[in-house]
Amino acid sequence: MNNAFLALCCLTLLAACSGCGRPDPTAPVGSSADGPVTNYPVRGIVQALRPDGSTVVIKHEAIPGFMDAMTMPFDVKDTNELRGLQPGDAVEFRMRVTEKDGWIDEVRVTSHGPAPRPATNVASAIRVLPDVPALAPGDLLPDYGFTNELGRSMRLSDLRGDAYAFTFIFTRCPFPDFCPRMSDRFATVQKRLASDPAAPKNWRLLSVSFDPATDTPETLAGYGRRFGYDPSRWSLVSGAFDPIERLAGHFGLYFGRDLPPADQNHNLRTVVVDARGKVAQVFIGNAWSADELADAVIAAAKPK
Ligand SMILES: [Cu+2]
Repeated sequence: MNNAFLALCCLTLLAACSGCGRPDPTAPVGSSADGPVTNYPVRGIVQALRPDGSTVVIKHEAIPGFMDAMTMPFDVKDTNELRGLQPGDAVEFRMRVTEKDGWIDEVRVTSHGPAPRPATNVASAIRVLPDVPALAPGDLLPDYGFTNELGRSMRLSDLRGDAYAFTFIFTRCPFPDFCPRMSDRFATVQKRLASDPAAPKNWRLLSVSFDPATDTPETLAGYGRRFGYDPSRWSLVSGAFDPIERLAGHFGLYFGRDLPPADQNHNLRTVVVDARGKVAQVFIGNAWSADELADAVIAAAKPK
């Protein structure tokens, strides 16, 4: 069993993308500080428990009105929910979704089964390139080329002179904690930097899709518009796998190449690059704020 693989934040998609992550109006609804909560009863098989004690990877059945059957990580707010759980356990639980958050509760074991083996097609779709060094703050970022949402080629070196933040997404990602959250934060950073007269002027944002077959320029432009992107500030790019995997590999970002949507797995990395093209800061996962990212971009934009 490959722990590094299990440590990846798994993620996936809906068959019907227009409904991505939006609560089904017919599902039972409660409320939280974060707004209305939509509840979905779900059944599945436990695949793995993360060492943090608050995440469980479950291969779940289809959730009518929300998503297809898939294997993905679920967070709990109370770690007691996962106490005693073992890989192979059949469980019933409640998935709770707000506009910006998702978690599960009322986890109940219905039967015990043998510990599952990870799906080999998923593991083999994740490529770890041996000749791509890990990069840290202070390191010069190599130059890579992509195609942007306007269908134009774009290189990282085109951004020299600007500080920028880049992150990795795919537009069909349905789970609110993952890609939609990254894009929400970019939208917030864009708004703050554009409206603050004291902010530097030399900044950009870059969302890199690792699903080029689906994320054509037109799709990326439509996605950007959903988040209110300003094309002069925020570019959304995709292109050949090689540069995408290399850029990702420098920072420990993993995704599966051309996986069936229900098997897509990825983790999260957001990187700030300074105006000279050097790595300034790396944000891991999703436990950081738009303000922290905006502050890092501002700091990276200053002449040194
Ligand atoms: Cu995602």
